[in-house]
Amino acid sequence: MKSTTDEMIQETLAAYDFGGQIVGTVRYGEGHINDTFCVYTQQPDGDCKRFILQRINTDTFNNPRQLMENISGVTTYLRSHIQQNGGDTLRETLNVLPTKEGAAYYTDTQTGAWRVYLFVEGTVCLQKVENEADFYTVAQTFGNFQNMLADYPADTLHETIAAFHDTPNRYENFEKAVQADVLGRAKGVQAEIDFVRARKADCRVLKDLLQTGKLPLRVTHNDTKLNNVLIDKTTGKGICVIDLDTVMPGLSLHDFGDSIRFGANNCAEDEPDTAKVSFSLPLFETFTKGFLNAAGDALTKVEKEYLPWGAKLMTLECGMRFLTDYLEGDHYFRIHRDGQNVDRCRTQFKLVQDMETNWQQLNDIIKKYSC
Ligand code: ADP
Ligand code: GN1
Ligand code: MG
Repeated sequence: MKSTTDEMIQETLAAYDFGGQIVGTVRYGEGHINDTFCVYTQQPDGDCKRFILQRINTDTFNNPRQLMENISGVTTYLRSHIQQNGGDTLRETLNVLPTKEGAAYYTDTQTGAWRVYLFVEGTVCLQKVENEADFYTVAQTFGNFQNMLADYPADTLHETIAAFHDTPNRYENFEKAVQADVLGRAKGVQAEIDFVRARKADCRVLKDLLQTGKLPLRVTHNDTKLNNVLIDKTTGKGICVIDLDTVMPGLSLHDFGDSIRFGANNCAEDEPDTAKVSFSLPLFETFTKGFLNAAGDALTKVEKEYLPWGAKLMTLECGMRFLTDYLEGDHYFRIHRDGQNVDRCRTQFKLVQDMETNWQQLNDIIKKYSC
């Protein structure tokens, strides 16, 4: 018997004109939130053309219309930038394929929300940093992305997830999950709970600077993992920033920090053996160099000064979110095995600890590339 997902995929595919015959659809990628598929088609000239089909996670993004308005607005804006610079608009930004009725997404008969993007061919999507050159490229790509969107009318953007990188709010949610302890899991992660509690005051540092006007609000990506940049297979250059669901007003430090937390180490995010996890100062330096090279002129003195805080707080926040999700029953981040969210949280806390140990060096590196 066909699964509901298969049936909804078939229904959704029928809502689109792919310009050729559909040959097959397979699950694709390693995201934690949306369901991603690759659609293979054969075009009239015999060529194979691929598309990305995604079911938007409407538990996470509960207003797909607003979400797709953001994405259509941002990608249209990026396309005009790319065109002015003589770039390739079909590869250097996401392109939404409209439905046969001209809509940016399709709602299936079970209220699932689906969208289709042109597949950006000839690229790789890394799950882990393989060499410094790749990380440098990713840094430049996110730095450029922020630069390109510097003049985007931020007030037209919807907040797709409320308080997304509001770290003190994430802390409150974590405490609520510990208090409720619905599955009796807290006793098994007491050391991790204590780790977060010892850093409660840290959670406020960037929010306080924003609220007192010392840090500016910018249009940011907010999910700057390495695997959200497609890198050209031949040239090794960062080609396209993807996963635009969380493009919203935010802090530049969050974009810097989220890349660091995911990329400046040599382990997978869910490595079960924390003894293998260590923060890499050379990779931190590489990313800093690339990011400041691309976005540096646009950043204020205070933003640059607090980049190490961006790295530490994004890593702490993400670890706290994994821990909260574990305590609440793993309903937010997709897991493939028991305890995966605990492993994810432990890697993040080991990285936070390493950053704290190397705090002076982190600040020295930032200073070196800030002038
Ligand atoms: P999630 O929000 O679940 O992380 P993403 O939008 O990042 O979903 O997509 C998941 C994966 O699908 C990416 O890591 C990448 O491998 C692939 N992908 C997404 N969009 C495209 C695209 N337009 N062209 C090629 N690959 C893509
Ligand atoms: C999620 O969607 P994906 O896998 O790129 C999450 C990020 C986390 C990340 C941790 C919308 O990113 O905030 O940092 O997992 N995205 C959302 O790997 O919550
Ligand atoms: Mg992604």
